[in-house]
Formats: sequence, structure tokens, C-alpha cells
Amino acid sequence: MRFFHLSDLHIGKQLHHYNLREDQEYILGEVISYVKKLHPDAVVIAGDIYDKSVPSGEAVTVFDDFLTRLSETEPAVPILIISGNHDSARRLDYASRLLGSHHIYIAGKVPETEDEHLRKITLQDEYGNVHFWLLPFLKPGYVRGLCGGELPESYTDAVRTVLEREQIDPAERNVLVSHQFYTGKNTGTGETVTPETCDSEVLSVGGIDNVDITVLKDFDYAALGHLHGAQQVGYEHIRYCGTLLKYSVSESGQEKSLHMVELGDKGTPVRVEKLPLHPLRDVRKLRGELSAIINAAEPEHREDYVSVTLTDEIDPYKPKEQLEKVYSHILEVRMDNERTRQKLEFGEEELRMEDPVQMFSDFFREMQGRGMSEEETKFTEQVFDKAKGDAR
Ligand SMILES: [Mn+2]
Repeated sequence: MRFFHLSDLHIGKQLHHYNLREDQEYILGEVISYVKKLHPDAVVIAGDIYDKSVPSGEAVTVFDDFLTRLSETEPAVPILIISGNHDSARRLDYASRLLGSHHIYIAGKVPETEDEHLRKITLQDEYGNVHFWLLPFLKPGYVRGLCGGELPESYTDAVRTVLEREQIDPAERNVLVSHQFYTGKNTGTGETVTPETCDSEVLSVGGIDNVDITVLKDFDYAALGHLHGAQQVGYEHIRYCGTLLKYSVSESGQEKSLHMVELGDKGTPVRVEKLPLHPLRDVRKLRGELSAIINAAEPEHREDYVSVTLTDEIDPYKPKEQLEKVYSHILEVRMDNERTRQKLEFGEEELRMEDPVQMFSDFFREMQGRGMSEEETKFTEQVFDKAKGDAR
């Protein structure tokens, strides 16, 4: 069995202030071409269909067109979809029963009560059944109802609770579709894996939302969404496919691709082929002196999204206007020369000379909307005194 693994379409997203509609339509068109050419047995979309929980009419139209064109392919390819943290579960679930009769299977909402279960779609190939388990994005609070009203202690516990209630037959092949932040350790090699993140993701600060990959032990493949860079987590068969497009300057160096997963008989290793994608406009970082950048600009890259860092020692006159003669989609123009570096260093010096208690008190006021009490000030002073003492 072969299926396409996609995630994080973020339809409706803007890059800086540019509307990406054309770029998104174009790349979804390339996905459809691949479907027509390679006839996968399913298309799996692992969450974050839309960029916002209330998508614009334009965004809904783009996705609607994509689904319609996919469902018109011959033979009709089953489409399996879960919600991500950017999607509204209920909105995505709208008309999902009706769509099921068109081979479009959507799971927006996680099971919340004892009688609710994960949506399971079973497809067949020459080796038998393949069960796709659709696990929508969840936070521990969503599944209180499955834990007797108690809040699960962690994201790992929450996901484990949901999976352990299902009858997963380990003798058959099982694929999990999930949109969470998975981390963990390959027990074979002992290697601990912290996935690489980038600027276009919205993750919780401090990593409290991580789910340990041990919960995935029963699955032959985990089709993951959430992280925007393609990567495996500890094992070949636990994988983020990443976005189809670069959604931040931090992704300019990444290769985006469409993942085609090949499942053989139970127990044989999964094969993943990365099909190259050709965006309408690339996202690129440029660095150098203004005149050099302008001279090196090629007409076929004119429409690329560019982040420019200028290194001229003398600040050029209106650099953005000059760059606009050769680039039509400028994301940002930064300066990096002796002057800006000195300013940065000087800035640090200035900061270091300020009284840390005063700085913290300013910060406190900004966060709490009031000044610190006498007791709080005293306590803060003690903490800094102790820190200074420890530093010595
Ligand atoms: Mn995302």
C-alpha cells in the first residue's frame, strides 16, 4: 500500500504581509498532479488544514477546491484528515458524515466521553487490512471525561489514555495519524531525540506539550503533523512530513517535499519516498552589499520571497526601493555592518550596567500592572544578592 502523508497546509496563512493564496493553490495543484500520476491508495493530512480556527471565505474555497479536485481523480482516492492546533475541531467536523460517503474521512474532535471512540478507517491491499487511526490534536483538558473528570498529568498520559481504550490488533498493520509534539528515545540505539523546530510553528513555551514516542509502540507508521520541518523522530516509521511550503525565513534552507509512504507486509520496514515540490515562489535569504545583490539578481527569481541582509559599511540610500527594482516580494531588509554591530554591543553594555532589581521591578510592573510591594522588593533583592554570591 502506498499513501501520501501531508500536514500543516495552513491555508490562509500570510508570509509577513504577503497573501499566499496563489502559492498555496499552486502547490496543492502539484500534489494533485502527483496523485494522478502515482495513484496512491490514500491521502493523509495530519492536521493544521487552516491557519486560523475561523478561516476566511477565501481559505475555505482553496481547501474546498483541493478536496473536490482530489475526489474527482480516477479511481477516487480516500482522503483522511485530522484537526491540528490551528483548526477548530467543530468547524472541521461539519458535514463530516456526509463527506464520508465521498471517501473523505475527517476527525475533528477527540473522544470526550466513554462511548466515543477514535475514528478508524480500514483499507485493504494484497497483505490484508491497514487500519488508519485518526487522532485529532488534543490537550490534556480535552479528555478529562475519559479519566473520571480528572485532568491527565501530562500530554503523554492524555494521548496514552485515548489510545489504550481502542482495540488495536497488533497482528494487523496500524497507522496513527496525529498532530502533537513527539519526543523520545530510540531504545535500540539509545539516542534521545529532540525534534528540530522552526519559526512558523506555534508551540508551547518550555516543551510541556511533548508526548513520548513510547505511546506509538503498536503502530507500523506514525503520520505526524505539527512540526514544519520534515524529520523522523527516533525511528524511520515515526515521521513528520513538514509543510509543503516554506512558512518562515528560518525554513529557507529546508527542502520541502511530498512524502509517499510504502507499507509492505506486517513487519517489513516502511519505505518513505520524498517527491520534490516546485513552489511558485521560493523563500530565500540574501546577504551582501546592495550593489552585489542587485547585480546578482536573476529575472526568474524576481518573484521569490527574499529576506535581505546588507553588509555595506555606509548605509545605502533607500535600500528597499532599490531592491524593489529587482525583487517584487521583499520580506525584510536588515543591516549588518560595523555600526549596527557596535550598537548591539553597546546596547548590551548599557543593559549590564542597570540595576537588576530595578529591571525586574519594571518587568513585574509590565506583567502585573502594578508595582511590587515592599515585601516583594525585599525578596527580589535577596534573590539577586544570593545569585551574586553564588556567582562569585
Ligand atoms: Mn502547523
